[in-house]
This record gives sequence, C-alpha cells and structure tokens, in this order.
Amino acid sequence: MKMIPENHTVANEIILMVAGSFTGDVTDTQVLNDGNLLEIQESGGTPGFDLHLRFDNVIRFKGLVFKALYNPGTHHIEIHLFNYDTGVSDEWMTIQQTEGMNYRFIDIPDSEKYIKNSSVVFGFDHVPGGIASHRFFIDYVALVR
Ligand SMILES: [Ca+2]
Repeated sequence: MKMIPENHTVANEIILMVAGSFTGDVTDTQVLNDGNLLEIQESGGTPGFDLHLRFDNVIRFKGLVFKALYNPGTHHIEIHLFNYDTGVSDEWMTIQQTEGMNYRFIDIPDSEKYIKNSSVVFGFDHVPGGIASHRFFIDYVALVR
C-alpha cells in the first residue's frame, strides 16, 4: 500500500523532457522514502534539462513539496509552476548543490492561476548548459492541499 499523506496530490504523468534523459518513471516520484528515485541525466548542451510533471484532479493547493538530491557543484535547478494567466512559468525556488536528500516545502498563497481543467504543471528546469556526468535524483514530488 502506498503511504501518501491524505492532503498530498502526487504527479500523474511526466509530460515533457527537454534535453537530458531520465531513468525510471512518474511512479518513482509518488512515494516518499521508498528507495525508488527518478534519475535525471543532464545533457551536454543547453539547457541541461527541463522536466515537467502534470498533476490531475486539482481544485486548489497551498504549497508544494519535493525531496531530491543534486550534487554536481555549481549549477542550479529552477522550480517552476506554469501560470495559465500569463502563459509563462513562474520560478518559485532555485536549488543548488544539496548535502544528501533534501526535503523542501514551498508555500503557494494563490494557486488559482496554476490550475486549468483541474491540472497543474510543475517543472524542474536546469536552465544553463549541463554536463552529461551530472545527475539529479527525485524521490518525491507532491502538491499540498
Ligand atoms: Ca520515491
């Protein structure tokens, strides 16, 4: 049985992967601390990668959480939500090198603009050029209702 907190909504699908590549699938992001990780390999070009996840059956949410490991040095990854009012993604956090797996919470005070047809699109965007030996590991991603 999957132990998902009652007020969490986990991702339904990986809908976009620009550059880079990944090993695993969306189910690796659905359970915290289960040993299953979505492993992302950076491209050697620009961007390093841009991964988008879609969440379905969302009415509203007040934040998002993720647990991930990124340990390649000086690069950074931007955490985005697609804004349906403006048609572009909003950056909510930037993560850099992490010491082991880090659990992060982002408070999202006004979620309506991120929801369309009950769906939300969440992105991990390595904007600058990547290095093919670098990896980003995601254990868990969820919206907090
Ligand atoms: Ca997991």
